[in-house]
Amino acid sequence: MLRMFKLFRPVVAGIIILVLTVTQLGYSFAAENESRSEVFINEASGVTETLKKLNVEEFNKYVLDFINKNKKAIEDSIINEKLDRFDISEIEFDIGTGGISFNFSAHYVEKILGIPLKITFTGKILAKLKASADYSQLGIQLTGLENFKIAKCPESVENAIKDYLNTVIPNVFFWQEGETPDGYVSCDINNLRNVIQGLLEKEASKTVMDITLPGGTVKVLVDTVQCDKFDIETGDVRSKAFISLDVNLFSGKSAFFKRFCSIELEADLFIDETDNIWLSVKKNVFTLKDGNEGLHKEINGYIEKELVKKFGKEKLIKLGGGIEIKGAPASNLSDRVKNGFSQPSSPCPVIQGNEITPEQEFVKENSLNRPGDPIVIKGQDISALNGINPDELVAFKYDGGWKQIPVQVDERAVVSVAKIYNASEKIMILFELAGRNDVSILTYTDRNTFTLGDPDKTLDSDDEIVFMSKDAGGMPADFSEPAGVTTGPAVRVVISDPLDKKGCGCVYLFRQDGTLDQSAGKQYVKYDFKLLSGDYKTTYKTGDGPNKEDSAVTTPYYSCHFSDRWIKDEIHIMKGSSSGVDILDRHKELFKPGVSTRTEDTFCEGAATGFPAEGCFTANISGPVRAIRSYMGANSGFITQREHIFYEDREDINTYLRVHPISGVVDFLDYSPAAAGMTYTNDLNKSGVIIDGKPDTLMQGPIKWEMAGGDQGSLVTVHNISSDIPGFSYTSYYLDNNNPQVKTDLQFTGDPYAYGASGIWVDKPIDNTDPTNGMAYNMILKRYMYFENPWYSTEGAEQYSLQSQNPFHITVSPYGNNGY
Ligand SMILES: [Ca+2]
Ligand SMILES: [Ca+2]
Ligand SMILES: [Ca+2]
Ligand SMILES: [Ca+2]
Repeated sequence: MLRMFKLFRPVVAGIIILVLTVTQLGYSFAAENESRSEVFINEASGVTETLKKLNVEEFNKYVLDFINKNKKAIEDSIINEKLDRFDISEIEFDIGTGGISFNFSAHYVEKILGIPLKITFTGKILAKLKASADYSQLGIQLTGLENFKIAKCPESVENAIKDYLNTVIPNVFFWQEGETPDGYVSCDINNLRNVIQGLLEKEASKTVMDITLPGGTVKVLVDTVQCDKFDIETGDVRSKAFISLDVNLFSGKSAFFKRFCSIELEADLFIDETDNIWLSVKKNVFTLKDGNEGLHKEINGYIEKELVKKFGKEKLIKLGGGIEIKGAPASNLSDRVKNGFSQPSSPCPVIQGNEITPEQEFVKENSLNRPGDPIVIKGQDISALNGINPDELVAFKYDGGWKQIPVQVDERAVVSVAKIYNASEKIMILFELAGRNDVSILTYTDRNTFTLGDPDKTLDSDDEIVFMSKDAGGMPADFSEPAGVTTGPAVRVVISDPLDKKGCGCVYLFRQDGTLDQSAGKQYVKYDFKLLSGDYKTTYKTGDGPNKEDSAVTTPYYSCHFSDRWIKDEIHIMKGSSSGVDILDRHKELFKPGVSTRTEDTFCEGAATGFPAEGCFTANISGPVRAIRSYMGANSGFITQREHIFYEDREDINTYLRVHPISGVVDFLDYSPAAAGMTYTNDLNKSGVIIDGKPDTLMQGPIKWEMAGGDQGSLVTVHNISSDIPGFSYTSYYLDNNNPQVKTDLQFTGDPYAYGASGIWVDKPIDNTDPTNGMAYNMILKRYMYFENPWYSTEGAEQYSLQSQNPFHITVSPYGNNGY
């Protein structure tokens, strides 16, 4: 039997996985002088040097060696007593399929009538590269015959040769160690990927990471691993592991998020000198899914931070074995955070009982002289009327007879900010895990937002009742009741002006019998909240702005416009002979002049990295007496809240700062070019400067009021800024420049000009004011904006400032026939 072998020459070798996994093969790579000390995927430990990156050339060489060593096995499989030469001339190996083919030429010797007859024939034999199931052995299986060509010979001989080959070929299956293993797999590239995946899975299934985060612990469990890519040319692996989080919060809650997140891994495969596999991770991205991106960044940030702490930056993650990472314990939270926090109470101090000053013993008529000011009292101030349907409350004045006046009940409740954001339970658990706490605020309720209606549907203690001081009257000389009210308890409200001892008035509150309309047919303010996307609850993007609006507030004396939550971009004054032009470019917000990182635009355009929300509305109310526009979310200050309360000729803006430490705040109105010609004054600069786009010099300081007045009308702003931050102070801001050049004058939003841009500036760092984030200070910016006649006097502005510091005194007593 002649044995002839030609060189097996794999075109592309790719038995990478065999080498990856199998120490039994005894194969070692030549050193590549690259030493890595990464964590490895294999169980074998202590091997941290002379790691070699896998590549095709190395494996070509390996496959070549393997096949050469096994020539004889192939030869022995084919040759028999008649087939005395079998010459393999060419071999091809396709790594894509694991297919091998080789051409052969052979001699067949047959005796015909005693005469030896030599017959030559050629052909191609197809084969497959195989591996044992545990990849400890390589094998080759012959699978078929092609291109059979034979020299001229009797048909019976040709058939005999063909029959022989077709019989023997499928049974040629030889293995590196001789014995056929119990199981074997094909060595095609898809299989190699499967094998890589198998390795990852095997190791990943053992992976449990216990990580302590600020609000609790998470056990990170690997569910499945998929190998997205295995590049045999480069040894690059891209894999994704799907992970569950087993969460145990320090507060006692627990949750299990099945396949809630993933680790995407980009890695190189390495092998060491004893054939252990190493996974050198180049990129490791931990991603939480199915929820709020910003919050996930925060959690991801914590986990990555812990991983970096454990392994060092740019180092590798061990997929096998436990990772024990201990974080800091939960921070101690202030009582305020634990117990929630509330906003300040209504502006009018209320006295219960008949404590009437001598001047007010009998009020003949309304002598109050603050027509634009509302009277705001709380349900608790008129407890006799608590429990009625809010719509049943009606107000009357006595002015020679009973006259109904408009009254409005704005129901309030303590509501969690998570609820107002409509945050899912999952989000809130992650939020807590990040060491943050939901808090509750006392807010106006609105069933058209996620704040929803007041859980107490009756007139209850924290609901607000509002009517206008101009609608007050006097007292009746004898007990009487207006038509349309029930005979039940009623309340008399006496209003007096601490700045004007003779100024007083009376309003009577009754429960109506169903025949009256609380508005008394009046509507002092019209607020049209118009969200361009449609219905608030179904279309508002609380996680990712902008949320464009075309919302407007209109009264007989002024109107204003909003194009997004924080973007107020029009003010028209119609009072008296005011021209009614739009004097506002923007109501603007900055950290400090010349710093563009935060503006009213960014407040509307998305959450800051690491925070769970973009923004939301708490309430939009348009009632007969006033309108309320209340919203939250200013980048990372996601529960920073602004309330606009619109009265007939006054707008109050309350801004509750709730944010991590920041460098400062500038809150100001930048007027439009149409404001040119107005005069700007404030309590420190009463002689004023002209708003004309040309720079002015003003004294800076903690202004109490400011005013822009001219033919366009007058806008008086009274500031009331409060904070419990030790040493808190603020100053003023002013810029009139229609060609801003220096950095601190640059305009980032609105038009390119600064026209009389003016407001208040907290010009020093502000410590944490976010109660969701531990110990927090208060900071509340209040503006009372009065829309006035053209060229309103500084004395008038000064008076508004005084009035805001001296709210009405309210005395409430039961009204009945036995002592009113
Ligand atoms: Ca309530
Ligand atoms: Ca209520
Ligand atoms: Ca000027
Ligand atoms: Ca401007």
